[in-house]
Amino acid sequence: MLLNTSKQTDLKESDITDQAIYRDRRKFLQKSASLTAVSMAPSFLWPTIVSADISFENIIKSDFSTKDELTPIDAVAGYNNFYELGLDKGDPKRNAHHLKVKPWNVLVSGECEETGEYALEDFISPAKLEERIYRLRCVEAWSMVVPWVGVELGPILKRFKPTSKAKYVEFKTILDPENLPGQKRQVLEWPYREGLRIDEAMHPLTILAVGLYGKELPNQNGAPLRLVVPWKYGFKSIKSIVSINFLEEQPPTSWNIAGPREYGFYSNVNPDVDHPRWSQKRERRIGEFLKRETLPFNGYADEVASLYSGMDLKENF
Ligand SMILES: Nc1nc2c(c(=O)[nH]1)N[C@H]1C(S)=C(S)[C@@H](COP(=O)(O)O)O[C@H]1N2
Ligand SMILES: [Mo]
Repeated sequence: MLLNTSKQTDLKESDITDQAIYRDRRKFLQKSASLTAVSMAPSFLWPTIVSADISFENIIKSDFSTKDELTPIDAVAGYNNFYELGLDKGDPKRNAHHLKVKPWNVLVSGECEETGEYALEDFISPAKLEERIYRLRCVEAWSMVVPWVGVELGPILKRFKPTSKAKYVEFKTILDPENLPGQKRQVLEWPYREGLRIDEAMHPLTILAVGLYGKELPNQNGAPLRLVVPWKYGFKSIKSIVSINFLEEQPPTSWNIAGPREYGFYSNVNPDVDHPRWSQKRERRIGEFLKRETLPFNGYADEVASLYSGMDLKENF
């Protein structure tokens, strides 16, 4: 435990431990991954479709929204994890312009009838945009409250008619090492990939966000399309999604590949399962002084605990 010994300082003990945690998480990666440059694969060429602006008017309120106090937008859009745009918390905002989000297509593949590549606006419509105010709990033991604008993932997935073999959904982030500074080094398995069991993906709490605070997503928050699964650690909420793949088998995921003992496939927020190198019992809500207790399933147990009935959540962490 690091101690804050200076008298007059804004730094809190909790800040220091948090920083120690995320430096540690990164050091771990640097040890386990070679720092060779990735091969310069030709970058994917987006078809030149001019995307229509998504209307953020008439956003529907939701009963799923928390009444917790919102984290100010400066923190939501200024303190980020988006390793494609750099490893420090301020890097994603600073490097946000390297991510080109218009036009944007989403490739739908695997165990479904309607495979194909869809322009973002076709992919989203006709779903109605909702505001979902959710807690976001990072595995590094800090948390925020974010007013997302998005759509429920389930109804969108159903439009592609998943087959009976579709047991999992795999998501991938854009791969563009020429432009994304973080992808020039093999710190994680690029493209960043994540996955959910199909029932988790279909759960009404699971959304695809296209905005926050009533506006289009800032690039650093995963524009133009990012997953939000509020009962799981933040790294499951994959940013800047370009592909969705229905699978029969559980897909490999970037953080799980990097540290299988540290980052499980499920990664449900669980105060009773410590990260091997730090406790998950408490968290620092950005902007607050005292740490808070971390809640099972990040406070969404009433909604989602039944998804895991009969499962050993220490084994399936
Ligand atoms: N593609 C991609 N998605 C990602 C990440 C990332 O590095 N790359 N970081 C994850 C982590 S660790 C967290 S905590 C959240 C942070 O989301 P925010 O910056 O919008 O708060 O994004 C997740 N999604
Ligand atoms: Mo995270």
